[in-house]
Amino acid sequence: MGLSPAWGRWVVDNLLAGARPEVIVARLEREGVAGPLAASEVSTIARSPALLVAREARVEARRLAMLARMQRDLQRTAARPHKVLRASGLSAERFFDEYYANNLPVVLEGFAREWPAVSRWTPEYFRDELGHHEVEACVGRDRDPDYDQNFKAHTERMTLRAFAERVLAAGLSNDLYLIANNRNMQRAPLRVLYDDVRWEHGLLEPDRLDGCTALWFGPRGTYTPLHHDTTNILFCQIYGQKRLWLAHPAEVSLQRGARGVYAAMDPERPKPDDPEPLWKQVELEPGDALFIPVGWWHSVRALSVSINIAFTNFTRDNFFSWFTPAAAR
Ligand SMILES: O=C(O)CCC(=O)C(=O)O
Repeated sequence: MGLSPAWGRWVVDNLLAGARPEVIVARLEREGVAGPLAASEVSTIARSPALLVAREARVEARRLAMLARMQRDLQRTAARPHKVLRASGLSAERFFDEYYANNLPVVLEGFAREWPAVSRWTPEYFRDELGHHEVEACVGRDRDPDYDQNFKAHTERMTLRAFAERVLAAGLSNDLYLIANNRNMQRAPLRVLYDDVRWEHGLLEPDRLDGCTALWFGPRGTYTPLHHDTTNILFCQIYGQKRLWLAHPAEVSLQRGARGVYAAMDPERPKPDDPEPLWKQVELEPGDALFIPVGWWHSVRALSVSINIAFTNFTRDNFFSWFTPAAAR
């Protein structure tokens, strides 16, 4: 009989860490493994092609971890590391060169202030003027801890009037929310909302809207758990206020226990053993647009009834091949 899987793994770990085979054999003997068996097992593992592959993968992982650590440490040298940068009146060229190309979040203050959307879109406007249209919305989220991942199970069709009335009556609630995954902007009736958006800033491509825009509408208290997206996003606050927590993609401690793009921790309620990345916090007012760069972790809390429109149709490349751990198995 050979070594148990647990001891086999222990041998691999130690060989990769650089321990000498004879030291490993000696320890196995002390643990009760017969000398000849320990020697032959360690020698087989040490000469196996699998160990060579593991050694190369480990070197590569360490190089990448080193780069991530460097990025992390650099973040902490900023004068105000917990603040998201703010800018107003930025040209498209400066936005793309200084923020987009550098994967840096920024609040574009007053970016949408002059859009008709900001003076027009309210829960009452949605109820009274667009209320006859059908939408998909998430409801019953409170009974499911994974409400965001499981959005399909909570999706219901109703009129926008019915949904807006529920929002207005809800007070503080995370139970109902019209989210990006409900894909309401892909439905013909709500496309009238595009008439209330302005495009001349040059950041976004007005001819490429399908699948590239999202409407968010919900009561005070909605919460989107910590996750990252696989594209860059321009997140525009049209009505109400929201607070976001953001962390740099190089905060690799957040990958521990992550499921897909969702992190295992909640920045609003950290537990003692949770990672401690460098958090940036930002609050958005109507007319502000937050650039959420690809890969940045973020969670989002509505501080009031809130309406947002978000865009991914930038006039620069916004496609990234994404590693999905589940698919790699
Ligand atoms: O507003 C929200 O609740 C979530 C927005 C968000 O996470 C996103 O657009 O990626």
